Amino acid sequence: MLSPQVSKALNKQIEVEGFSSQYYLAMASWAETQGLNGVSAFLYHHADEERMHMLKLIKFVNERGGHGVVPALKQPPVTYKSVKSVFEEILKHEMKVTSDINSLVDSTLKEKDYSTHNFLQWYVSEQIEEEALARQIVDKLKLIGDDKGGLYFFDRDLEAMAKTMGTKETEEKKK
Ligand code: OFO
Repeated sequence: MLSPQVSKALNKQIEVEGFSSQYYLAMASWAETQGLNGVSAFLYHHADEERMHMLKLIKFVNERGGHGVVPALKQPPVTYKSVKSVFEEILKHEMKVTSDINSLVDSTLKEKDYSTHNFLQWYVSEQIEEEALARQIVDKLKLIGDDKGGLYFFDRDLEAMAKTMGTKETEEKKK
């Protein structure tokens, strides 16, 4: 059974993951209107992943006798300055999410809730990957600068990446 403190902290994280999904969905939609099909495919996929992060938490809270609360929708920004600024925002956002996960892990230790602590290790590893990927993409975009041809190939790379991400997920579900 979850303590009220851990239950509250997990529900706060459900809200964070839900907002991440909305945020990336708004970025995906903006990128699509700019003709950046690869960037938008990648971001639509990322938005789905964040929804899955939220769902995983809801199910865990319910399994442990709590109540996973579906949060209200908060509107993310509608337009973005550039592709580079989108990925810079993602990196900044993911760094904040990492610190939220760390505080959450901290509260499970304070409450001596070792099973939630164990469950959260998946999120700890996921955050390392998400931050590393965002950082790698920001670095690539810095190299590209204002080169339109470079941006075209970058968009194609992200399209390919989005396809691999889809395949990886299907394989994981089969396991
Ligand atoms: Fe859920 O990892 Fe990003 O926010």
